[in-house]
Amino acid sequence: MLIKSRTSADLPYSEVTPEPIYRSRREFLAATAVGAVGAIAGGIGSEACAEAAVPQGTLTARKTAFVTDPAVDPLSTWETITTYNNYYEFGTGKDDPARNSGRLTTKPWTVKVDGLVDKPGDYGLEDLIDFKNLEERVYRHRCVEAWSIVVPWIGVPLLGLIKKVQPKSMAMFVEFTTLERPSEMPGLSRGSLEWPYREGLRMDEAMHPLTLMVVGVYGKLLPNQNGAPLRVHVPWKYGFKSGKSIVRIRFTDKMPMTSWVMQRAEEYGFYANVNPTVDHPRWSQAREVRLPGFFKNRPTLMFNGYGDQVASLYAGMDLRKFY
Ligand SMILES: Nc1nc2c(c(=O)[nH]1)N[C@H]1C(S)=C(S)[C@@H](COP(=O)(O)O)O[C@H]1N2
Ligand SMILES: [Mo]
Repeated sequence: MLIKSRTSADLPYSEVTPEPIYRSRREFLAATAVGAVGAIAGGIGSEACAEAAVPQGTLTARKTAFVTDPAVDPLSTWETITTYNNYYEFGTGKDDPARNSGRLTTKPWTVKVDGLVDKPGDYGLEDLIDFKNLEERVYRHRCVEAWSIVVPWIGVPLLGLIKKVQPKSMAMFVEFTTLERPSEMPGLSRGSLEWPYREGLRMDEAMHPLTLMVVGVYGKLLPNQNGAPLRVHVPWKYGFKSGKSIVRIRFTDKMPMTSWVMQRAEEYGFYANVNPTVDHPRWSQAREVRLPGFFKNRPTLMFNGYGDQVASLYAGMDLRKFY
């Protein structure tokens, strides 16, 4: 079973988190409290990533029924989630984001909401996200490069945000634009993608209850390398659909261009649904490696295992054509 039917609203962290991680997290919090931040960060990664690896706040979130079966999909560790990243604005190496994102400042943070919407504006992060009503959801997260992790995200459904800003009925798509700040993002000068990073969803995908606006992970504010202070996660799509450090949300009646489609349209499509039967032109999508690991020995699931919830969104569509 992919999503547990029982509500885990009252589970303590120790029940959803593997014990060693739980312990190190407690030690981590205790040490942070006495000011030994540098020492603990040293244990997580290198000295250089100390700032990036230690977000400043803990978050209170309601546990929900969105929990993967720990026997099948145990949580990835904090270390895996925060040291093996794609965030090309900080470099294309997997460890670049953790090493190079320490300078990124995320306070204050404003998100422009515009396009076909009744309540456009420049929203402060706290006006857009109700930090008193956060959920924790454990989602599988599958990169197009065929690695996957399991992440205890903290956030709110995008649906709630959409209801707040009230898109017009002509809005068919939502476009996310993410931060482009050369002074704090050394990877921008390398031209590895079209900046600013842009992604988009069809309106029904955006409004699907699984689509999450993420502000934290493992009970903490998002580390910079994971997309602080606000990223989206769409668990049935390849990781690149989940834009990090979002600064603009635009509603439109036309399918938005995305940075990956602009880069190589024949390899990366707008939909990018996880699909083991449609290979990337240069490699198979049938299997994946669960990090940390080396072998692609895990079968990839249609829609990343969320098919029961999302397959109906694509009824009648040829998913070879709309990849
Ligand atoms: N702004 C921005 N968002 C981004 C990316 C990026 O390079 N820049 N990479 C994407 C890709 S390819 C993946 S797999 C996920 C990785 O998320 P994670 O590092 O939190 O696991 O972020 C996505 N969001
Ligand atoms: Mo990715």
